[in-house]
Amino acid sequence: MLSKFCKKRIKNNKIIMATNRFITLDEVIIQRQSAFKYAKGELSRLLSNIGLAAKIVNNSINRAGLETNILGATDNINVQGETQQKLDVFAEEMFTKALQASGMVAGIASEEEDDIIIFDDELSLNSNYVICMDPLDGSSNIDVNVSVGTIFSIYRRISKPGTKVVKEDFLQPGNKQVAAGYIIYGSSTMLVYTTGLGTTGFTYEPSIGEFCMSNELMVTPEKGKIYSINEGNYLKFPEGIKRYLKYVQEIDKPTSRPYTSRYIGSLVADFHRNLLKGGVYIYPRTASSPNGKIRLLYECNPIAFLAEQAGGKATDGYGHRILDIVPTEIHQRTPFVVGSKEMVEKVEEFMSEYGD
Ligand code: P6P
Repeated sequence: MLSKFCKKRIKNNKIIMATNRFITLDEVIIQRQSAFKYAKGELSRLLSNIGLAAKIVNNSINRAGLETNILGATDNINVQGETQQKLDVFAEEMFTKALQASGMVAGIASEEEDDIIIFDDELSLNSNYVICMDPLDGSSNIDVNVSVGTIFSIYRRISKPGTKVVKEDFLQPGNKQVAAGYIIYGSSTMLVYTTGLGTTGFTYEPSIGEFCMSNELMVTPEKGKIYSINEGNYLKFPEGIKRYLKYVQEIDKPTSRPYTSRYIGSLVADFHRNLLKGGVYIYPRTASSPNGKIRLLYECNPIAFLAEQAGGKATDGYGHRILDIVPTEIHQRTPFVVGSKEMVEKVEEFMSEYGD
């Protein structure tokens, strides 16, 4: 559901889809900070530091094949029960350092850490923001050169500045996010973010070492042809999802459908493609993952915020808006259906008729 701000800019044809010069991430953040309802400059600094960490991680990912010490797995199993890749650890270190150096962040909830990371230096203790992040989503794809991503979600802290952050600072519903975004390390590296004034995309320009605006206002098609789901789990899917798959795969004429399946096992890459082309990403609950697999705080909420700001939709498949779910645990999972509005609603129709 596009915000009034976006509709006005599109109507007044204020969208600069291509510019004759590079407009950098820092310039856009500063230009727009006047519309940001909190203290000027805080978010700018925070987002700029995220951009800096993204450049460092991007550099390592692009050369991973040449640096055997950064490819492959570590001996650790993270809180998710997944084997940590070396680049998972590296990415988390880079983003944690950059966020602490910003002096704007009091703590982090990371996919890679059991507990929250608390910053106790003077500047961070007195700051106003907390971050939920997946430092490197889809990292099992790195060794085979498939796109991966970093996902981040920014909240104002609830606890008093000057004190250490507590878990409750991170257990806020997604509708309280002040900003969210992802970096996709793909054929080109992009940073896509929102502060509630639309979803904007920046492409990394190596010749100047900057993220430059490439999509001022990203609007996702109301419907598309792409559905993204791991059909290897078919036998474990809810009946409603099985019926939806039958619907999109119907081949008898004239009702055959124009759909195509695209799934690469990297949420950021699957979501980014669907955002641009129109499509739906589905990770339902299954017999082995009764709450679904995708994590609410640092995967679903930021992606849902970006989707809605681009005119899309994000629910759990059972009619609950992702951004309204009140978290109870840091690593809480939820069934996840996100993308083009009409396609999400079609999945919901089958789930409501056929259920689990
Ligand atoms: P499966 C990566 O681990 C991730 O969290 C998402 O990026 C991706 O969409 C999903 O899990 C892949 O899960 O079970 O299909 O391999």
